[in-house]
Amino acid sequence: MVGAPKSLRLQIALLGRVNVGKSSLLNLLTGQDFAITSAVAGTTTDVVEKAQELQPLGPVLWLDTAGFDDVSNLADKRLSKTRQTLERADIVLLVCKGDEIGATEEQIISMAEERKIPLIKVYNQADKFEVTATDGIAVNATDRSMRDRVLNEIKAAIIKVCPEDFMNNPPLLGDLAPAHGTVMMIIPLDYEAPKGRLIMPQVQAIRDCLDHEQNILVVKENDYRMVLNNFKNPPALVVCDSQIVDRMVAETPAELKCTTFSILMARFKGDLAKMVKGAAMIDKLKDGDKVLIAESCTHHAMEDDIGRVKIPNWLKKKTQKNLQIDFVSGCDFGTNLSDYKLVIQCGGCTINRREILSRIYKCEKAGVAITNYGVCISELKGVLARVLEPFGDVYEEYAKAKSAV
Ligand SMILES: Nc1nc2c(ncn2[C@@H]2O[C@H](COP(=O)(O)OP(=O)(O)OP(=O)(O)O)[C@@H](O)[C@H]2O)c(=O)[nH]1
Ligand code: SF4
Ligand SMILES: [Mg+2]
Repeated sequence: MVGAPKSLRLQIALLGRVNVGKSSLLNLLTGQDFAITSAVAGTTTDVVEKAQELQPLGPVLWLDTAGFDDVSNLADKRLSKTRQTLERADIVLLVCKGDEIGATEEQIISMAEERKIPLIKVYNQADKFEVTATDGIAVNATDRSMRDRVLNEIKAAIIKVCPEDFMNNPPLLGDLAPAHGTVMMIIPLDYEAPKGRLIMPQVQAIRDCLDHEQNILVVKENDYRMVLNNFKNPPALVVCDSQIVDRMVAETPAELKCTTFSILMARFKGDLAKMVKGAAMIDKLKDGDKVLIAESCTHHAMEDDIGRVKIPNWLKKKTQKNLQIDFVSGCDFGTNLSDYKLVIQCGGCTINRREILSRIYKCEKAGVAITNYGVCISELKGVLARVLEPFGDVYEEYAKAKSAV
């Protein structure tokens, strides 16, 4: 679908006619007055580069360009500059005056298409011109109060079309223990465990440790304490299945770092900080609030299914509120997301990172908090702060979100 990446940074070009607000948009997205803007057409005369860490995507390079239009004397020169920019761009933001698509815009669209570069339409100056088209993002680039909304919508659009090579997953656990250190894993083999094998997060965690020269010690929950006591050098990290997280925390000395497979996966495959912020919302739920439990596949639910039975029961017990809990399974959330106060997303073993991030942005857009099974279970069992300790900045965010509740 898309061409190969041109560098380690995702390069995003802002293209469009002169004076439509490309530089103003760059300033809005970066939250800085970096690019010069003015009412005079042709203010930006060459490509202006601005690097930014755009979480959860990682490093990006914005390319603000000299606008071109097909009537100016400089049209040829500008066209060739635009071509050069397109040689390096991984994604194009086509900045338009309202939703006006004229000859210049058509030209940019076809140039991007020829090069198989994904293009996102940004309908700027939405405060001045009515935007009726729905295939782009309506923006007023001079209104800083819109920054969060615009940034989220643009990030969501980028995530949808971003070349696979840039959808880099954060580390699974390789960064949480030193090379040659030991990671201890507690894997209960209850009736839910598949016969004769381990589940993917466990296998992936073992492989990631080996990739990072870490040693692994795997135990079942009943022997955990005994093995720990017999250990000469304590493990650098203990990881367990979410279902026994309260037991692990009770049996783990305070100075040892511990977490769960689900939390490792929430970081690896999504955005742990956002899921944790969502979990902090549980304390705010009131009688009559609606909660949506979203399963990404139509698996055969067991008698005490984690999503269908256990989480709803724990949620009601913890909040002591009369909640309305709905379920959705498959590819979509449905259309009435904003009716909910909280979405609890499943582990998403059948979907990829791009899809989980898209779900997070859909929720943000609808003003709904989102968390996932693993993070939510630790919160409901009262041990989320403890199992977030290995993730310094996320831990801080959680503490902040909880104190604000
Ligand atoms: N009302 C309104 N004014 C805008 C908006 N975006 C930009 N402007 C104004 O439009 C003028 C042009 O904005 P720039 O950001 O310099 O536009 P540009 O596309 O970078 O222009 P060139 O570099 O000359 O091609 C400035 O006076 C901005 O303040 C908007 O969304 N609404
Ligand atoms: S965690 Fe996996 S099996 Fe369970 S509902 Fe989600 S996608 Fe399906
Ligand atoms: Mg400019």
